[in-house]
Amino acid sequence: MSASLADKVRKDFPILSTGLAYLDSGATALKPQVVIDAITKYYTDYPANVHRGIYKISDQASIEFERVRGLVQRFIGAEHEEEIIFTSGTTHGLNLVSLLLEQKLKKGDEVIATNIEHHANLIPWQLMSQWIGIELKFLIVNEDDKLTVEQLEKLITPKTKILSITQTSNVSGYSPPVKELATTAHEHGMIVVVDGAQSVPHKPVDVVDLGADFFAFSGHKMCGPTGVGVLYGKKELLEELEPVIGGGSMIDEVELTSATWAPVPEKFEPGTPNIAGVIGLGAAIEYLTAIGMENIQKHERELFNYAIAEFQTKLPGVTIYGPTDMSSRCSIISFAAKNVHPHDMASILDQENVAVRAGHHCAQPLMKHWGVPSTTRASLYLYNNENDVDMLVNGIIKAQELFAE
Ligand code: 7TS
Repeated sequence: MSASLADKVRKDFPILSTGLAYLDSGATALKPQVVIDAITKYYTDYPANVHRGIYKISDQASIEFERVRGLVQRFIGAEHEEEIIFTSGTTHGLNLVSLLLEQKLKKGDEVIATNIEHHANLIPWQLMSQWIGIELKFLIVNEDDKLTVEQLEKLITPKTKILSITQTSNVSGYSPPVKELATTAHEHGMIVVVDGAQSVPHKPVDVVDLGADFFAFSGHKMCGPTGVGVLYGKKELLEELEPVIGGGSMIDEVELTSATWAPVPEKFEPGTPNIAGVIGLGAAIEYLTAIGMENIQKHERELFNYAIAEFQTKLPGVTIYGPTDMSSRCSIISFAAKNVHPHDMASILDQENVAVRAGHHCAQPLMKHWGVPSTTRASLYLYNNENDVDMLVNGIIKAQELFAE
């Protein structure tokens, strides 16, 4: 088992020296020192705005900022740098997509999402439905909590225009067959939007191979800072679409009552961006790339398998939610222990220095499908090791003993 990967990287994350078993990377990842340093360096050495100055530190800020666009492009396999739009995170990216795609929708058109989506990939479409009368349809997980191409084929009609789907569930760690679903959607002339918040941090992603027309993710779940994210969009689509948020930096010529737009991606990046955030994201990408996304994926797979085996042998009173086919999921375990409320479980684990999340995980429709108000969730990342899993399992046993009837 490549415990050695975690052992090698743990020293890079200052907070791990406290002995904390951090199992909440699904909410946000820890930040390595190199990311913290890159942000501090920007604010200390060249804290200027981008794309305007003709003095040295502004030039440096612009160069560092734009360099990250290239890093992101290569990291997710995009064909062009202009396809990378900086956002404040996945939520911003998915809202921006729905606002942009309003231009391609009319009353009665259909958008297909799924019942495993984070609210960030649900509410924007609900709003669009209220505003312009589109119809929302849903792929509902089957008896093994999975989604299939057959389900999608049954839902598509000539009015179906968009498929919007997560690449990995933040509740169960399940990855639906997005590539196959995208192929089917494209055969019907649909646009495919993918929520990559929980996939990009954990495995190699190639947006072209995946078949995503739009792809959104957050910096903070991949060792980068909060408040920065990326929306990838296919160049032809971005060039065709009109901007929906206006201001400085996104224009070419402005008259009092009209304006022309800057080329993509500036057209979609009005105002002063999160410069420190983008530079920190660049440092995070360089950090993850140096370790290797394949290595991170392999480490998480091994640790996940270890955790599942430990749950199955040592925690008989504990239910794990999501697909029983563990090969279709990774890194995230949502669970409930008999007689222990998920929030009590999280509090007791906290006393044991184990950080997990309890709640509905911003995925209430999936909770309702399972008939539970909440779960406790442990989520793994590159810096977690078997000791973290052992602390979790021992903490769960302690909670079960406390609440035993
Ligand atoms: N999509 C998925 C699949 C997510 O897991 C999250 C955040 C988002 C979208 C929104 O990302 P944001 O960066 O804009 O907030 N998920 C979680 C979580 O599981 N616990 O806290 C945040």
